[in-house]
Amino acid sequence: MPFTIDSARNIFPNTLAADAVPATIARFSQLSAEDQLALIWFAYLEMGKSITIAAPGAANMQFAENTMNEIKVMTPLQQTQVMCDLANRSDTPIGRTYATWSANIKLGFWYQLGEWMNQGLVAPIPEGYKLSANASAVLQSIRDLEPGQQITVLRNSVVDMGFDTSKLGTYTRISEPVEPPQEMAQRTQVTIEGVNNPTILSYMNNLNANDFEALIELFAPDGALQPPFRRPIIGKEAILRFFREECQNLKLIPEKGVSEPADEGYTQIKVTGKVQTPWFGAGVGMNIAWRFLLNPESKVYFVAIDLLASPKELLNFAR
Ligand code: 45D
Repeated sequence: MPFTIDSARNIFPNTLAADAVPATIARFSQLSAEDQLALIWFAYLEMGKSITIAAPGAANMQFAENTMNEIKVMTPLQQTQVMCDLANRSDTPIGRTYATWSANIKLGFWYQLGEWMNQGLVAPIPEGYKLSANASAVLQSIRDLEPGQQITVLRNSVVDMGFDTSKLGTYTRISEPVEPPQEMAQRTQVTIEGVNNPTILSYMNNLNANDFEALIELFAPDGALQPPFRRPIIGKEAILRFFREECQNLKLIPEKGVSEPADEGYTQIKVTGKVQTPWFGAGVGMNIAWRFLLNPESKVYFVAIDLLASPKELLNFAR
């Protein structure tokens, strides 16, 4: 075996990821719960002026509904306490329920709470709340990020809240239902300047069509997929679960790429382009690189998806 998952992670080492995102999250998580909530509120209000977030569908909201209704009838003080407990990752019944939810259900939950805060149905951030100096500095760093990085910071902060899943014991993961893949006749085909490898084109086209069954067959049995700022997900079963839980209705818009032989019949391919999330649609295009390593059978042994540091990185194919 010429490659291991660990060594594969280093293909195209000159790729510059948006390290400002994990750095900002690390600073954010040091703040008090009150500061965290107020900061997200202010960031969300400011972003809302230039980009609109799509309301989650009913299928997405049904799992959070009981918890939402529980919160709705609480006193304002209790509502504030629930939100602080989530930010503190406290061991509470709601914190435990929250921990079982997929990222999209967590986002839908906060989307609804934000709406209710706006309408005065849930305790707002107190009028005149003043952020600590540290929190103001973190808010300023978020302002300085590009939109694709801002929404990643928001998403990651939401995903990190609630009780620690590793302390939950066995539990059932709750995620939105998986819709059937797009009809063949409706599907669009990508083209990538510099890359015509059929595995890579099928990867993009199947993911765009939500055809996760076809997509997973492009992977080697011991293959791995590394999402932005995360550890690799290893093996077809785990990767398929990830696709079904977190990858519906993404839009991949690859633009350019390079392909070259690697050791012992492997092929390394780097593609750059944009990705849109259903939450923001065409309003936010994230600058993304895919770094693929295909095995001699042309199956995906490894792919890393990186959120790029800047648009300039879209043109960086140095190795
Ligand atoms: O605390 O090839 C309030 C993979 C205040 C798959 C609030 C991929 C209080 C393979 C405002 C109420 C997936 C890896 C909170 C490709 C408070 C592959 C609410 C990449 C929290 C390409 C805040 C996909 C709210 C990518 C409602 C890169 C915040 C996908 C909402 C990236 C934030 C998707 C939302 C991203 C953020 C989505 C909705 C970054 C969504 C971000």
